[in-house]
Amino acid sequence: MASSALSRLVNIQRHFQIGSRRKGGKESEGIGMIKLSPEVSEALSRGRAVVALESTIISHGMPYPQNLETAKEVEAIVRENGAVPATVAILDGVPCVGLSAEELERLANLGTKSRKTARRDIAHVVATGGNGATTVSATMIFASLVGISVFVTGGIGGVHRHGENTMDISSDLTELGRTPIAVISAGVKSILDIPRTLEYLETQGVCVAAYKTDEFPAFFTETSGYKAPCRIDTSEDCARLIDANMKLKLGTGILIAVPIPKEYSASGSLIESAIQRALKEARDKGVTGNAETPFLLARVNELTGGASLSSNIALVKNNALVGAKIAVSLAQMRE
Ligand code: PSU
Ligand code: MN
Repeated sequence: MASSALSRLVNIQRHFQIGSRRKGGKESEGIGMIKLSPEVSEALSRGRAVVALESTIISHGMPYPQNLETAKEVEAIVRENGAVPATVAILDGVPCVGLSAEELERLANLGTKSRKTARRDIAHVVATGGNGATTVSATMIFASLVGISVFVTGGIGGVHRHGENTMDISSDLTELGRTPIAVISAGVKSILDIPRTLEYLETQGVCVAAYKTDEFPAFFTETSGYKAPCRIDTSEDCARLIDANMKLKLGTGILIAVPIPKEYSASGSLIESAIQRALKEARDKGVTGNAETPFLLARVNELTGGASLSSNIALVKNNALVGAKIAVSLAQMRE
């Protein structure tokens, strides 16, 4: 890399305060580098409920045009339940919190041509003026920087199976250990190592709560066979948890795991056998690293004749409903 490009990259890392907890900074640094949509900006300044949404699920998690339809429907659900949606992505090198209809469409069309952007990728995408679809880790960073406390997604990354050898552990887990925002998800997929993921989250000091259940859910299924460290039964109690975490300045994230709605959970065992087959194919083809999750999602969808995609869409919408209610409770609590 040319030295001027390298120094720009280093500057961007510094401006984002990545790796440090420095407060303040000039307009052109840190928060000043983030573009807020007018709607999100106004909602935040008035203390209204805001729900952050990630964009890798749009670009790499679902095919076009279902990705665009789902993204729009999820935003609509958030609005119907009294909160403002804030989809996060990097467009032409600019981190955006809150996308216009055109921007959302552009991202959905770009699909896997956009860069799957986790924490480690942010500086490079910004420095090169690229288009980045943010994963859970990168979305947490931008949402938290602008003061959003609730973030809805489908599923988070975790410790991959055989992660004890490959060390493939999603940066979503370390981000949860260092960035104070509540992530609402349907748990983690059984393509991952669920018990090791829970162990890792404990090490990172992350509060993990299952919503209206004792068990940690496994994305396509309501149950995983593993107990969640704590259980919460109402959106008000979730808001209290987030409030306590913020007031105490623990600095860590919260994972609220919401099981997939019952009517979609039924196809779980069918999906599970497709997952086993897709995992074997990924191993045979040598698909690893950050390409593994998108490969498995697409292949499982093919093998189940679209059942996994319908379940995926249903659980994301359900998470949006729960997340919006939590954000509204939290905003009321802070009035
Ligand atoms: N799980 C899903 N759908 C997704 C992802 C995970 O069911 O789209 C995405 C999320 O953006 C998550 C990322 O943050 O994959 C994790 O990727 P990795 O395992 O490479 O860290
Ligand atoms: Mn990985």
